[in-house]
Amino acid sequence: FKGLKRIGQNTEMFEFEIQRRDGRARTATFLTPRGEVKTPMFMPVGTQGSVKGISPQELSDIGSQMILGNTYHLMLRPGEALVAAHGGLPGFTAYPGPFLTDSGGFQVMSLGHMRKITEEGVTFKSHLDGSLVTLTPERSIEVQEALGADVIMAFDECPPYPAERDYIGRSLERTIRWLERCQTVKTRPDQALFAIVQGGVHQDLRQRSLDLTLPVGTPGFAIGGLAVGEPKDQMFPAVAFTAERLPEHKPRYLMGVGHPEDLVAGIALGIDMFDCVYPTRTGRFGYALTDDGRLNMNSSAPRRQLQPLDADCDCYACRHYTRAYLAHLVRAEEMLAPRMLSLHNLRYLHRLVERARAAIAEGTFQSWAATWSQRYFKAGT
Ligand code: PRF
Ligand code: ZN
Repeated sequence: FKGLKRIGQNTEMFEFEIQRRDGRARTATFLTPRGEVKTPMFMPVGTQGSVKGISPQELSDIGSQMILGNTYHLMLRPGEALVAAHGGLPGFTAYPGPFLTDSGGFQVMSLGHMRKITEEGVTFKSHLDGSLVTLTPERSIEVQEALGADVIMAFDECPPYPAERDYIGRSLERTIRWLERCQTVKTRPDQALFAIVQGGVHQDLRQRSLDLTLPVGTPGFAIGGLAVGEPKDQMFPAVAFTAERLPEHKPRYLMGVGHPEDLVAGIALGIDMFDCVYPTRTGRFGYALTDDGRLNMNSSAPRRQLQPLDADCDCYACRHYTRAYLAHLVRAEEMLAPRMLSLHNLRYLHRLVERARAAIAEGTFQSWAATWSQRYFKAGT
């Protein structure tokens, strides 16, 4: 990997090389121990060690690169020791490529009951059996080391929206102290720990979080605490403010964002990585993503349409099936329906970032994005 920039201490197995820039948008190659990833990229979510309904072979076929797994779910069931006994997530799931695991902080907030947050960590009741579980920075890293992803996330707190400004301020200070504890106990040189910048939609709090987080010098940085219900006209200024203050030569990850228009807007602001359950979840609910907006396959129109979901898509569903057939499967509640709609929606987002990368490489990102948005919002929901 000669000639590439090192992106952190004790992380020789990771490189991030920017290829092209177009405005604030950039394309890069992110090298991880389990393979090279082209950015900007979208990560399918495999919460339970499976991207719902989609096999590893299918993920490879549609151009998935890195898969997201969850500390919270896997530590509660089946337990990280069993995953480790398979050689970590790649052995357990039979997906041989790069993985990223989230730290559990965010999932405790959205799924755990009776949470109690202290300096030590978070104690909560398991959503599975009600048992009392404590997650600390040390425990999160221990679990993430056992799960064995290439990229692991710092244990943070993502305050809900809305939250008191004072609370967000105190919370982000604690998140920094947790980051330092994560960094201290981390042992594996083949895993990159990413820090998470918090601060809600408040510029001064984002600045404070940046001031404390950047010196830690992790090999990548995430923007957390957004896409939690705040209006988009508050989210994007916070993304822009944070992204332009992150190091140029390290990957930037906008957590939990995955609507097509948000990927395009995020890429324009210099974001490299995204994840979201949106494509698979909306697929299970019977919706298909297309360049003309989101198509409701539960509605009556598609039942008579003999064209594919998306004429430009090369996924298995679009190469083999009509909208009419897929709408029939949705109505009949056949399990192929959520599978095919999830597969198509993931391919749609992978194709979207592929097109964005091509436009950045050509120096035409802005006009490509404008043309794409115009069409996407003309017809869709
Ligand atoms: N922190 C972590 N995971 C997350 C978030 C966060 O703030 C978000 C925010 N949208 C999604 N996933 N650890
Ligand atoms: Zn398709």
